Amino acid sequence: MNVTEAFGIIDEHYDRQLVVTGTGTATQEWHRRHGPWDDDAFHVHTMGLTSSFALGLAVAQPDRQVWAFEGDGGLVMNFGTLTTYSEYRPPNLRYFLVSNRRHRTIEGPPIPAADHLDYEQLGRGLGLEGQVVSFDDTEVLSKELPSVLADDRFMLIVLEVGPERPAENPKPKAPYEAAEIKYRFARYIERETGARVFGKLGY
Ligand SMILES: Cc1ncc(C[n+]2csc(CCOP(=O)(O)OP(=O)(O)O)c2C)c(N)n1
Ligand SMILES: [Mg+2]
Repeated sequence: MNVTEAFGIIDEHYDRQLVVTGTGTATQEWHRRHGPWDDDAFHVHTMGLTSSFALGLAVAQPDRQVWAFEGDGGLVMNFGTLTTYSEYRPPNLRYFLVSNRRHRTIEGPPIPAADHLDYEQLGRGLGLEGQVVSFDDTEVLSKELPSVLADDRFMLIVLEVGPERPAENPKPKAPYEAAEIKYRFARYIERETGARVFGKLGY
């Protein structure tokens, strides 16, 4: 299964979930499909922070399902996030891990422990038995994703996509700076949910 196939399958189930994408392949794959950089997804530039941002969003918006997509290089920069997930396990959060075992975007080196990481086993060690699921096959992902999305528990979904660069991978460039992405997404949340993100002055 390559990353483009995996995102294609997930995208079939997109129905206005709140989306957070981490820098790297995850962002490229999402925004290539949903561009030109819509307001309804937040892009986190800083590796490692997507999981934390998504957790806060899921806790603040318990009636909305939140989808987070992050690269494995990002996850290992903030590995403690897994213990926080185990503690809070928001049932409306689906955290998709793009596991290519390397820093693909920068043609970089393998991530630490690239040859050893077993996320399902790690999930058991975190008390998340059955809540960390791993897919490396498109047919199995297509078949099982609906029940993973419909589960009433927090789910961490590992996409084992292999190290190859996808054949079709144009890099969409954000037409805004990070600050504008923040304002656009937060105002989208305000419109969509009625929640107040900003203060009385509107920023
Ligand atoms: C804290 C931080 N350090 C460095 C970067 C620069 N950078 C952007 S993408 C990337 C590699 C990301 O690797 P991974 O999360 O595994 O995603 P992949 O490219 O493999 O999809 C790096 C180092 C960054 N955005 N944030
Ligand atoms: Mg990676």
